[in-house]
Amino acid sequence: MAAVTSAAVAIPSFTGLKSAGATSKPTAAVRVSSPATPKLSMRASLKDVGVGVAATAATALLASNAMAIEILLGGNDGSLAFVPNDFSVASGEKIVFKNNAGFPHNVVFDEDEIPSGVDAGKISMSEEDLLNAPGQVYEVQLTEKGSYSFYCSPHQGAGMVGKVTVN
Ligand SMILES: [Cu+2]
Repeated sequence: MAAVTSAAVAIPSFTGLKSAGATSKPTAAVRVSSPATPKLSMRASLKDVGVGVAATAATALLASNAMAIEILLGGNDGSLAFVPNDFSVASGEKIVFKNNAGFPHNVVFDEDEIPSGVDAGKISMSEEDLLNAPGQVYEVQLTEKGSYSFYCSPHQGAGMVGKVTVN
């Protein structure tokens, strides 16, 4: 579902870049054709320009897919918490849970507090799976809109719980 959404967004911008490249080409070609000799080499360099445009578009695509939010596992003050513990993301946006302090931690979505039809097992770490090293990450993308509650299984009792709203 995430792939479909981001493709739908990405394709128009790619097309836009492509057509922008196409319109600039004729102008360049007219300038090139007046000196007769360097025609071939200029043609080659025009091709390079085309490649450059495509590469730029690809970079733009990557950039839009790279949209992400980072959530720290464990506060710098030593609190057993998700920081922030209540946030919003766009559908398909990458959520990066990053081990920060007070680990081990994990991220488990509450099957009773996620949108219906979403499989908690597919978006959660397993209860036994733990992030033990600093900087370790767990990444997840949520596509179904709605509110999701999650917790850290070792620290749920200590209040390490969070909520994300997917818009
Ligand atoms: Cu924890």
